[in-house]
Amino acid sequence: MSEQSASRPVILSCAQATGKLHLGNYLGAVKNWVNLIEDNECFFGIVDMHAITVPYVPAELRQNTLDCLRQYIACGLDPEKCHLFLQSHVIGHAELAWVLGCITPLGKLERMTQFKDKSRKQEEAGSGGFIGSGLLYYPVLMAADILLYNADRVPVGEDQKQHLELTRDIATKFNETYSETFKVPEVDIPKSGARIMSLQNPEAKMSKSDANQNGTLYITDDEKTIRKKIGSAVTDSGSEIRAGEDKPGITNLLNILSAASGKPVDTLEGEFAGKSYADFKAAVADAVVAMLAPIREKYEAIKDDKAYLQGVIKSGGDAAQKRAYKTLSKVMRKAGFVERPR
Ligand code: AQP
Repeated sequence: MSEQSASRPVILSCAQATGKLHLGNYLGAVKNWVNLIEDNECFFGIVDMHAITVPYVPAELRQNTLDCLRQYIACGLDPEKCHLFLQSHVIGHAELAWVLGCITPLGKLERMTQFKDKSRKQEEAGSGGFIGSGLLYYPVLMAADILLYNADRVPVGEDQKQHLELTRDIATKFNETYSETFKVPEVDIPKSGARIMSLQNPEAKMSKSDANQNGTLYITDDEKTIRKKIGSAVTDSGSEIRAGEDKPGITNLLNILSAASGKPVDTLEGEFAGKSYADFKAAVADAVVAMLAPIREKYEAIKDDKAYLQGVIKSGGDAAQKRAYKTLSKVMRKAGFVERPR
């Protein structure tokens, strides 16, 4: 991408390379990122180092990482207009995480909802009591991902709110302990689509690692699969199409349709008054199919272009490294480390 004005606000956000991107990742995060690339200096990372905090297969990680890159581009993250990089290519994420970890209270990490959820899931999956300490440390690495770029804003889904609050606390603590260094980043959660739930269990968020894969709609799913997954989505008792705590399944589908169509939920409730669940589901499927069709088309067009994809991660990684070094050297000096002679 061309050299950008340094004065534009800096945006940073990332996704884990733990599997294909799903509708929640798209509506809660990536769709929002695309709207930011014209007017901001944007860094969008694929956080492969986060992906190893749970049991994984190295060959799959490599595939998922490159596939996530293809999906970023297919969603509209034009590498001419933003920096797409791999976390493991940039020196500084792990180094900064170490420094930040040393000022982060252990108790706060132990209280993180994601740590508790993922530890429980690992136990249930038969980890035999083993939980890697990387999982506990995950939010510190995430704080480093953000603060390394001195980002002004971080657009994420609602599930990341707690981690972002911790990032803000860590930035403030570092500034108070050493001296003003980090911007305390603003958290940017979209008005609609911020929390998309599983189609099979609308009490749980849609997730790449959901054991019931029918609950997760992937952005590269074909039309038939999308219609099948939405058609078999769990609904609620009664026949009314309205949002409410007693209607988690319908609420989720209304939120999906709202985010896909841009229409507020109450407008949709009016439009579907008196209609059947089947008609409503068909309309949700139509909207999702229409929204994802161009993404799948673009994905197919670029997926085998290795040279292009390599070029994107090379230039994105170079730009990310340049910005990361500036912060990292400042942090190392302030933390009291002796500068390496040149
Ligand atoms: N269900 C969701 N609804 C709205 N936004 C979501 N995000 C994730 N799930 C939803 C947002 O997507 C961005 C990238 O997420 P991620 O890949 O970093 O992490 P994740 O939260 O761990 O995603 P998964 O799908 O739940 O993965 P696994 O199963 O591996 O844990 C973030 O901005 C996130 O808020």
